[in-house]
Amino acid sequence: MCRDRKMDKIMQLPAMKGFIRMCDDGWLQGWHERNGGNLSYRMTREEAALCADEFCEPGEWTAIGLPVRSLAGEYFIVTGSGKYFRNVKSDPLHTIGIVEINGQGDAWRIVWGLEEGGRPTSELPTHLMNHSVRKEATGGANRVIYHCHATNVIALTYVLPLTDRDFSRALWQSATECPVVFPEGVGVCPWMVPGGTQIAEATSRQMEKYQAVIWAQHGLFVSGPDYDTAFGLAHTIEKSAEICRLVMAAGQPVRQTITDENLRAIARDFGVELNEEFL
Ligand code: 2HA
Ligand code: ZN
Repeated sequence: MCRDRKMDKIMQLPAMKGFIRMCDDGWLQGWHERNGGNLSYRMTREEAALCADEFCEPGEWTAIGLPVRSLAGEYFIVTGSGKYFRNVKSDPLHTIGIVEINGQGDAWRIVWGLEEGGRPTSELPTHLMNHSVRKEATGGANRVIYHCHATNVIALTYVLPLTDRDFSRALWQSATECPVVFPEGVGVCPWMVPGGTQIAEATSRQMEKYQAVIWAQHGLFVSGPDYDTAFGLAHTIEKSAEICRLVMAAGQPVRQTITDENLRAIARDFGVELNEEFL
């Protein structure tokens, strides 16, 4: 606990302000009923150093369950387990926190926030494994991992075949911006129990190829270098899923769509490489 201490630097940090804003944006979209969803941000060395004198007496080290050696010594801003996105803006001290990863990359401890016994998100193993994979896949550029209960994405997992190909094509064909925003497609994970190591491993295998992974009957996981890009990716996927679902429910046969030739033309003009496996 360090409530009487100064925390101007932490609260004024653009990365912290952006984190809180993103939680609120997700809440306003309707993707975070109750304690649904979670967000984590890998701080830069400069950000962690700037905040260090406002960190609190650290908590106990807790095993991650899955080693993430490439994240040894990193600091993350994270949402709390059982906390509501709805409350982050009005009460960041109890709903979010900063955790440090130890030198072996196999344990975390709280250094700020999550006051009065809070713990990091139940999906911490998935977040950390995804951070580790995306950090490597992007040469260190990736900093944000975000999980939300995007309504239309979840609905589609009841009616589309649960393959990367089927979801990637359905999303690409439902909004013209999609092939530009995620030209590699999206990954799909079958239904699994949330919060464990099995779902963390399955998701992070998909994250080697994709920026976004859909969890059947549960939600969406996205990654990005910053909040705008990660939130924008989730927003684009959910919007496209909404259009797809509206079309399916329109009670009319589909007369025209975005063809594979159209997709190739978009890729050519926008200079992106479409995942040819899905064409
Ligand atoms: O935080 O969304 O997947 C609750 C969840 C778990
Ligand atoms: Zn969830």
